[in-house]
Amino acid sequence: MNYLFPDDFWWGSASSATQMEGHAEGDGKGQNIWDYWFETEPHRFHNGVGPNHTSKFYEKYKEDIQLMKEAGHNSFRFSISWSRLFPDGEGEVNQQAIHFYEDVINELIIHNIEPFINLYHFDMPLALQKRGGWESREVVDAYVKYASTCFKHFGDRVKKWFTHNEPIVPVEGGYLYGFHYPAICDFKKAVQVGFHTILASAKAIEAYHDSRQDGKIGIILNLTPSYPRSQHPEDVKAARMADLFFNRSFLDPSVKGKFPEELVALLKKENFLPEMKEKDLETIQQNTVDLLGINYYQPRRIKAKEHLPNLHAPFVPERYFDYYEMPGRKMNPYRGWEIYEKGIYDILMNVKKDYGNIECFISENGMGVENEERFRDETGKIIDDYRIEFMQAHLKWIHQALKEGVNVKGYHLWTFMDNWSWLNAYKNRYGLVSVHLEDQYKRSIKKSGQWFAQLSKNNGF
Ligand code: BGP
Repeated sequence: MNYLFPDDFWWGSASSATQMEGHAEGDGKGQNIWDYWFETEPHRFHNGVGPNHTSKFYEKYKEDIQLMKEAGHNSFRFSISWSRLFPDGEGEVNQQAIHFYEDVINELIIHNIEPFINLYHFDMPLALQKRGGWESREVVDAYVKYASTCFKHFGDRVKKWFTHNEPIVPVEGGYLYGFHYPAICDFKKAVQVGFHTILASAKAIEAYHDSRQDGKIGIILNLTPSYPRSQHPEDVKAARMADLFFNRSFLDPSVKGKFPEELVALLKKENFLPEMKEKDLETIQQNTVDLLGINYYQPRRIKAKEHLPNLHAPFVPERYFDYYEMPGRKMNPYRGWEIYEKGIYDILMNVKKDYGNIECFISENGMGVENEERFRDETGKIIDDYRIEFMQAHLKWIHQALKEGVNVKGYHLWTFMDNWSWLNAYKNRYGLVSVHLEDQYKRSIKKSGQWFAQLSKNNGF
């Protein structure tokens, strides 16, 4: 065994409600922005497949949890659908939703799989979006009530909580680059949405700590290292700006309780500072995370801008840097993203150096593959050696970080079973378990799922 991990290392995978539950309309669930967006603009979704067709975890969770056990899970992250729990985002709790999530939690625990619950994974209830979504202060209050309801009902059994998954993604998708609803480009609103998300996170952390439950609460961030094209000061500065916008904007307030000064100065200069109440910054400062989840897929390759930015175009962070395609970079041939395994080590070392070596884990890492059916063998199994190699190569770097003292506690793959992924729908498959869409959503474990079972059993490879 060359790469041995600690005995209590968390092995598992991550998922989200909208992406795997299905049953988007039944049992009292209200609509969220994805249900609504699909209903009104289905052409935006790959092959016209919407969130009403996700992997049917709602019906099949017992079978799925059994499979998780077979795939060596000792922990599993899922999210609660806010609009299932509160069909209107607030008000009456939907008791059927409480029963469903209780059953899932109990079933996981029976199988010795620790439930990790994330509260928000891109799925704003439609009723609240109509009132402005994260642009609105009222939504922050509604979110804290929703979070407190979850702590109250499930907190006796759930000891790992997360306030948000990748909170920057709804900011980018919804308010800058058009891949989440409401798909507008407005930097001022983007900043307000980002600020309210961070504030909501801090207030949920406060509510959790006030409830005196004995678990931990954190946030899950997609941390994407930004590498400059060269050591030329202009390239280095450009990469620093990308880091500031896309990593430190959420990482600093979540872990240090403070927004980066350079970012605040820039927002002030451009007249983009968000509206806030007097005590908000204090709330953020006093309620930092206990635990940090890190999602890592690919790095950012950055160079200095070659042309002066068009100051009349809508403001986007790319006013300060350009992307570039590094010659010779290794690509995932099946999904078009770069694969740079050492990136995971660089992030972890940075968290150790600049963020007090806070307890952390890899909460998502994974390899998307288009048309994965082509790798099914005659017995029906997907032979995904590429995914096994991908995990091994990343785990080697995590192991290195562990040896150098990083407080990293686990590795969760994205994702357990093939699932629906927003506008990409079922285009890219990521699971340890395949889902046969054409055959009643039948599940079958992939070669990587069997490998993962060995990995977790041996605590290494
Ligand atoms: C992450 C999200 C997931 C999932 C994944 C894969 O950023 O947290 O929700 O969608 O990306 O994305 P895609 O299917 O677009 O390749």
